[in-house]
Amino acid sequence: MKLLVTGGAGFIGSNFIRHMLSAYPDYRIINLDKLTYAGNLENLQDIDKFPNYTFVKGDIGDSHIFDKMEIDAIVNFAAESHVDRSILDATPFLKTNVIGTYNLLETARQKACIFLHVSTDEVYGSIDRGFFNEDSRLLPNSPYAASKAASDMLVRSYVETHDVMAIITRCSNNYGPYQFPEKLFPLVILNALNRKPIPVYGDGMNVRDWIHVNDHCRALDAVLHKGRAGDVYNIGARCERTNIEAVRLLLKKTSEQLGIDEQELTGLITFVKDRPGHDKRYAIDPSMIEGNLKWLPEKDFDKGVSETVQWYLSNEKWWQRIVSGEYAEYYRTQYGESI
Ligand code: NAD
Ligand code: TDX
Repeated sequence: MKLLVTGGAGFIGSNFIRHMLSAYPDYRIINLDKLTYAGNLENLQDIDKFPNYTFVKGDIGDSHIFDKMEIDAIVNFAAESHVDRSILDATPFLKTNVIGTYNLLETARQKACIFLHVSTDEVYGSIDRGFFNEDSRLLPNSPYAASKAASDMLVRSYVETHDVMAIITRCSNNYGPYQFPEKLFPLVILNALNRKPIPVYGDGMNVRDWIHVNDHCRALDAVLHKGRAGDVYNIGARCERTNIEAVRLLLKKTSEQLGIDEQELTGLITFVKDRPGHDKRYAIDPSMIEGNLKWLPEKDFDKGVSETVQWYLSNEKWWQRIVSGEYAEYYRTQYGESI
């Protein structure tokens, strides 16, 4: 199979390419990525010399960039992905997540190839009790979530109008190696290592449903090979935690691995002003992918968190380059000091 992976230099995309090259050594993968602040070729250093892997620097919004590519399937990870940045300026979210996806849909239409659109549970908005299923209404609350919901709507329209073989996945919060340190898990680990305040928004009682990135990648593999065109699949590991629970677990694991007293790190927790429009709880029902595609998550949360802390401890070179670069400026605008 000839796969075009877009946004493959980011967190989930790079883990997905690693998974696919290991599971299907005869597949050919083109990774097209604009290399925004979140794109990092060091995420793929171990595979960039593979003969069946090619990197192309480019923008999914460029309508001619795909002309000469032979493609059986597109897996679209390319996006602006951080909610807080969408609150500061939504422009790049609309350009990439909406117009960029539209351009990819036109490409899939012209090439008559499969289009797997990697979306998010955030498009459903917040739910106090119960779970969203694939037929739930889309009620996005942040500009990021709205841009993803808009892209999902476009995908749906291309299935209905142009018979594009598109599938949408909506996954819950991912954690694991190579996650950019603006997101909660790596932010907590790195601030703990650097003995910096750990910002918890509001009262810390917002709930997120956590899944290890490898389980998400296995789910996408199942959807790509066994999913039905036109379908939507929720992906989640039934692992809800309040933010403060997740932060405390991360600090427990970090202190254990550093061999220090846990209180030295829990004392860094600082409750800060809430994120505007902050969704209270994300919760999706993954029964459809579990039942129809026989996918189940494998990674135990406690073990996955330990391994993730270990990964950041062992890969200081990787994150030092990030925290000392452009990201440091963003961090200062958010939290008023350097990481
Ligand atoms: P990320 O921010 O780590 O990576 C995004 C990648 O897209 C980067 O490599 C970036 O350079 C690239 N990119 C951005 N704009 C581009 C453009 N115009 N053209 C080409 N490349 C571009 O994001 P992530 O966390 O890996 O998320 C990947 C996808 O999964 C996103 O679509 C996101 O909405 C979705 N998702 C993420 C999560 C999560 O918890 N992180 C959960 C569910 C769904
Ligand atoms: O410093 C922080 N303090 C804090 O309390 C940060 C960065 C976050 N939070 C809270 C906000 C959320 O309730 O932690 C929770 C997780 O925050 P993020 O890591 O920013 O993730 P979230 O906003 O839930 O969105 C993520 O999951 C769905 C991804 O960033 C999206 O790309 C994905 O679609």
